[in-house]
Amino acid sequence: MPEDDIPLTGAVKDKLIRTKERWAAEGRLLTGTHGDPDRDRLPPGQTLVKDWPVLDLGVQPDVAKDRFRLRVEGLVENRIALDWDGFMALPQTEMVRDIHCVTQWSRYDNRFTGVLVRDLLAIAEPKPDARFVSLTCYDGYTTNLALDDFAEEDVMFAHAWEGEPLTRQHGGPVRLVLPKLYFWKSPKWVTRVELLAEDRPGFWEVRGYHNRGDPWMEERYG
Ligand SMILES: Nc1nc2c(c(=O)[nH]1)N[C@H]1C(S)=C(S)[C@@H](COP(=O)(O)O)O[C@H]1N2
Ligand SMILES: [Mo]
Repeated sequence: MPEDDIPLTGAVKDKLIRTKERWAAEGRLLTGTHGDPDRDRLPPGQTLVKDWPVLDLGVQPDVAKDRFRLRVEGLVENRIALDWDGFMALPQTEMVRDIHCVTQWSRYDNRFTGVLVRDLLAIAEPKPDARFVSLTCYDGYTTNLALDDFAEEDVMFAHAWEGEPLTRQHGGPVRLVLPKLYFWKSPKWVTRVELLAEDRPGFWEVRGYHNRGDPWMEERYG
């Protein structure tokens, strides 16, 4: 499962994964309402937290910077394979965003620094038939996105949070931050981006989670 023999610590939390799968099947946590992002700051059914919870499959890859690679491939005119220096040499952007996890916590005003997906896609040049994206991580986690969601202006490969390097537990060296969707759509320890003509549901998406995950529509489960 691990990509490129990157060392992992911890054990996959099979029981937790099964519990979440059952919750999805039962539709737990659903309030049955929709929110209005222009009026409310907190999406329906969410609770505000001050700390930043850690959620993953239980294994946390130890990705040394000299082993880090970020690849963009599939339906692109120009394949990209960045090492750490190449990634850091791209234009750097800062953004402050709220994040919303499907397990009901939301956290306001997170300041992230990194490379905008837009800037990366401008180099890669998606082919006309590219409509979906599959992201693969060093812990084996995957998730899928519509290319339109992935290419929105505030989607970022982040390497810093609040001005400090992103910690390993939160996905360092590099994670995606896609604030508009539930946070399971923001993979940690990401290493590969594949542009596709057909959708390819990821780890949680094949376990009952919604394919898109808009917190305002409460798209928790599929
Ligand atoms: N590689 C990887 N990325 C992942 C996950 C994971 O298990 N592995 N979990 C997802 C889920 S369900 C959530 S809620 C967020 C949590 O990010 P955090 O631990 O930084 O809060 O990461 C997402 N990205
Ligand atoms: Mo999550």
